[in-house]
Amino acid sequence: MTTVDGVSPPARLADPDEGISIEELGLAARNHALPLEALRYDVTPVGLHYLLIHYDIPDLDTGTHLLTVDGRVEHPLTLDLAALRARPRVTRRVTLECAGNGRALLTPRPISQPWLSGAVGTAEWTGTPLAPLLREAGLAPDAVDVVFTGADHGVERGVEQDYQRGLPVAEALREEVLLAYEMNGAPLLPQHGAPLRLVVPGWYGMAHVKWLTRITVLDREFDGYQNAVAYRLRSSADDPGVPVTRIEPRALVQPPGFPDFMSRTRVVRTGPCLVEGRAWSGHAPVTAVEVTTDGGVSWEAATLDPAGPEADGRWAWRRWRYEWPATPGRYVLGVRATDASGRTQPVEQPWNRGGFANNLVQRVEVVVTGSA
Ligand SMILES: Nc1nc2c(c(=O)[nH]1)N[C@H]1C(S)=C(S)[C@@H](COP(=O)(O)O)O[C@H]1N2
Ligand SMILES: [Mo]
Repeated sequence: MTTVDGVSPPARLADPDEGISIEELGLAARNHALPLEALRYDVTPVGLHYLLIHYDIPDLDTGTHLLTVDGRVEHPLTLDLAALRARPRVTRRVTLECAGNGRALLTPRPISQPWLSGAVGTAEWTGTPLAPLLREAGLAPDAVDVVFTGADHGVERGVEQDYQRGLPVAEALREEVLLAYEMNGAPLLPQHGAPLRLVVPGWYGMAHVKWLTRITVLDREFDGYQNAVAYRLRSSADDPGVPVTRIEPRALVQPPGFPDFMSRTRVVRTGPCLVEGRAWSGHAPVTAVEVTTDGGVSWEAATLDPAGPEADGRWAWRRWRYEWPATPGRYVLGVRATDASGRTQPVEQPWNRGGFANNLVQRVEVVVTGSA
């Protein structure tokens, strides 16, 4: 493990009155969110999809890029993009959400990429399934984890590293997992992992390794930084915690009416108001969505649109709608998704040291004006 001294500030929580720093602003400007009005699209236009890039976007050439499969396999493989494109081709609609979504709304606030609630997007990912490739390489019977290495390189908390994530073999062998080279029908853009990335439907974003160069099968659990240190749910700095894995259920409101420039408070006119948005979960299909217009005191059932065809429906968000008879006043709108595993969204913040998996119910401030 190579360490670099003097560049990484220690992990910490913001003081009670501490604002967002220049460093956090820098991260937020590089890594943009989905503008919430873009919840209107079933498939997020590529430029509106959120972005999260730990280091720099690497400079890769699609024509010469190679993917190596090695480690605990019988036949190590090296493939170029033409060889990957010649393999079976599959398109899946998948909702991706950053594990840090909602972090900046926590109290105390973990200092890192300061997401509000828009670190989510849905794309049609096209590529070739990973499992047949692993089987052709011949997984050793003692295989435990599969490590995916990206071409990007940086320092985190003093540890110099390539971006790497390990996935348990059983997850890597799920038929839905893709080596993707297209997003929404066009070659991947540089910021989304061109020319090749991993897509692990149902898992938080950190598992979907971009700029993929190497797949290495290990006979033990991967103990690299992004698995052993970074993406863990810890209650305190010395708690070893548990790994961040699948996406917790969440629904978001596509904010109704029109916004105030600075506060983003919504202005809605008196009368019937269609409140709509999206709901998703990486654990199990969403089964119910409820809306509140009084900040969580009372809840009403929303109508869920039918899920799409199986290949599309399971891993992508679903639209929901609710008819709200808006009368003059101030309101706090929110929405809560429940999935078939029984998981639902909390009304108290689910706090952990890294600010991960915060699926606290959203708060959308609305002023309904008297004039029609
Ligand atoms: N190589 C590499 N892969 C990566 C990352 C990264 O920084 N480097 N960020 C991860 C994180 S934390 C997220 S949330 C998703 C974001 O994917 P997107 O930018 O295409 O939305 O990519 C993941 N894959
Ligand atoms: Mo992320």
